[in-house]
Amino acid sequence: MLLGPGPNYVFLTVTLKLCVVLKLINCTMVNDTNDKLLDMVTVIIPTRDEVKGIGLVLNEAISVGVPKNRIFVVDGGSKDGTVDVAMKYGVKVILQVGEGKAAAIWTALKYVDTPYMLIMDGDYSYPAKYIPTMVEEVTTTRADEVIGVRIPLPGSQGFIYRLGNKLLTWIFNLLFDTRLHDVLSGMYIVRVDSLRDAVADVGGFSIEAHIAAHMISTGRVVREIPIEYRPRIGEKKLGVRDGLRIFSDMVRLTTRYNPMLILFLIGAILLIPGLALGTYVGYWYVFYGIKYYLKGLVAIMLTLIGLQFLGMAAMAIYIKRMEYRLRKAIESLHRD
Ligand SMILES: Nc1nc2c(ncn2[C@@H]2O[C@H](COP(=O)(O)OP(=O)(O)OP(=O)(O)O)[C@@H](O)[C@H]2O)c(=O)[nH]1
Ligand SMILES: [Mg+2]
Repeated sequence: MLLGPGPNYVFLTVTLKLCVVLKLINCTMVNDTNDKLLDMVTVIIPTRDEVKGIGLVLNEAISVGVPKNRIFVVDGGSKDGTVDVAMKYGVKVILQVGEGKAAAIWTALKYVDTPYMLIMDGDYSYPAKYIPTMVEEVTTTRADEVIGVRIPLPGSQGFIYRLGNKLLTWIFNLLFDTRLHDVLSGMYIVRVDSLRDAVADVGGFSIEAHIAAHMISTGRVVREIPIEYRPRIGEKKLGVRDGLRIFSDMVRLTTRYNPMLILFLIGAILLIPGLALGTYVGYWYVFYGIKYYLKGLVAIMLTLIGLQFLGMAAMAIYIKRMEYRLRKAIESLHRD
């Protein structure tokens, strides 16, 4: 016997259809929001000989919804066909001006016309699924930079590499008085306006540290979110020597962005032995009448030069504060 649709059946069908419609609306809304977020960002992928990874990276980035015309592969003279592969994907390919990964980022900055740019490696170590998450984080918190703190998946970071990263982040925190967790992460998003006034001539080996140093020392807001870090595809390029180069870069960045620390340290290094030697010379003269001319002269020189450096450190703090206030005033004028 064939049964016709009873009231329960009708109710169930209507409810089901309603659910499907609501789900579709919800999906469309989510997609719309995603599209709006992704409209604000250009994805920059610096490459040098990444023929094995670049295709996978581009596939992923396109599949999360980044339009092809807003994915820039910035190449540093690859000889393995990376550029040809990138061109097949229909993304924008730019040949960098100058050498090194840093030069690639400064070159890209000239072409970006979105409010944000997100940088990620071309070796498939950073999952593109975090692109929308990072755009959302930077826009909702109104930060100037969001760094993806790497949670290493098995096989992605050897012991020395992980230790080196931790050590360099620790040194950076010490030099810039910050509490960052992974300053050398290769996946981060920045507000383009906040980056345009950075000076491109320092920090050639560590563009990540350079950008973070610039943001922090100019009073900008840097935030972090955790991201997975996969084993890279293709040949590993960084070694212990690069770690040392990054360290010397950080010191150079400190002289540019946080000079008071260096001036203060030099001042203290000269002043402390100067005062100690002065006390020694004074003690022998006052209690025993013995005159140490040369030691006395050295003590005076060390003390005077040390005091001068401390004075310069105080001046540097004053100038930095003035720069900070002026920048804030100019930014508020731009907003009004
Ligand atoms: N445009 C450009 N890209 C570069 C240059 N050097 C490295 N890259 C790219 O920058 C990204 C990160 O560089 P890597 O050498 O992989 O550095 P890393 O990811 O910290 O270290 P490993 O993955 O361990 O080698 C990769 O996509 C590289 O291909 C360069 O001189 N110019
Ligand atoms: Mg890498």
